[in-house]
Amino acid sequence: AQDCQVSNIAVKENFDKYKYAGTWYAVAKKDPSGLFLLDNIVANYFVDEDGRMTATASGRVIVLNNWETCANMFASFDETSDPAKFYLKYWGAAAYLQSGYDDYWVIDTDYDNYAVHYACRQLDTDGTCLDGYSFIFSRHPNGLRPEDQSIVTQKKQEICLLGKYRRVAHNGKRADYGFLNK
Ligand code: DAO
Repeated sequence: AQDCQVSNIAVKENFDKYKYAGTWYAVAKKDPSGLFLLDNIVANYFVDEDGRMTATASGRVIVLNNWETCANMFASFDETSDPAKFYLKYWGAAAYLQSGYDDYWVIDTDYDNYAVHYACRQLDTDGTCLDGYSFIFSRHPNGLRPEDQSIVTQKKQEICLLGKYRRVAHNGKRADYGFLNK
């Protein structure tokens, strides 16, 4: 039976940040409370010469009580004893954007097509997650390949978030992310 304890959630075995690097499109998202990234969410991951994973991300966001804008975000990842569990430090190119320090767990990925991300921000007293968020990423802006959908559905179930996602649109309403190619 599924207990939904955050400490029992399985992550990707032998996660390889080098194979994970590159561009990922968020195609679905389970929002946390205090939702930030709305849609057109694209993340670019890098591993620097010291082996540290970093990222740039852009997306349409809500800031300052319902003002929508496009955000350019930066992130660096602190490693833990589990190669698939990081701490994500993130901040915005502009001061009015969110910043934070969250879990960043890679639940599953095949590196070439799909990735399932998970972050619990607040544990409940029973060890389940009170406030968390999750991205489903695809290497393809138009969504997951049909052959990846059943595995992703199974992973959503395993992290107790099945049915809690919304689709993330990619319709060109993007931040100016020419900087991602530099
Ligand atoms: O959208 O409500 C939210 C939470 C998202 C916080 C993370 C923003 C920056 C992420 C950078 C790399 C990963 C996509």
